[in-house]
Amino acid sequence: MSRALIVVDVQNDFTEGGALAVTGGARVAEAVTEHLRRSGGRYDLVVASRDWHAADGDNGGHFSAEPDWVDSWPVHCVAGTPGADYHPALDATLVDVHVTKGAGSPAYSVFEGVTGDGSSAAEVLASRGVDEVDVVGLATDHCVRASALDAARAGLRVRVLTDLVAGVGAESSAAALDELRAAGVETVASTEVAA
Ligand code: VGL
Repeated sequence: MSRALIVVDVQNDFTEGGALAVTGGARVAEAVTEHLRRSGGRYDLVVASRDWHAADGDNGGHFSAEPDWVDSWPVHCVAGTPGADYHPALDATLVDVHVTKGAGSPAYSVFEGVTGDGSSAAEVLASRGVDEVDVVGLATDHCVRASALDAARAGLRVRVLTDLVAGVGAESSAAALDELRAAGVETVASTEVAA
């Protein structure tokens, strides 16, 4: 039995100045690094995801010149570009497993992603005996929501650390947290779980 931290999409394009900037994104990057540095052995595994879209085409309707900001979005996180890099304030040396998702099609959940050797996130967690996950990152109302819901569906104990997430919209983020709580996900401040 072990515990993992899942860091969702803390990437330049989802932070201030990026193509799909989430207000508070850069602060989340800093705060996640601080959380990891003071977590002293709390996590047996740290998994981080990156949205990693194809440069060609619209990635299954995910990119649009006239985005609705719900199902279609401005071009963002194109694989290998600076916008797809982790935000510099996220200390990626603290990440054990890197997952990419969204190559050619929309993929909001970490559980739709793969590691460099082609394993799924679910396989990695299972192989490490993970039964509890804390979820942090961007964006509360989209990829954090989808990742935490999938983790709960997978039978894991899931907590979203509410001061280590930021969302695209205030209302949709509040609704996402309500939906997560209804699905059995705990929503707590990182200070409540610190070692
Ligand atoms: C995300 C919108 C579009 C996210 C990804 O990481 O939450 N949001 N693509």
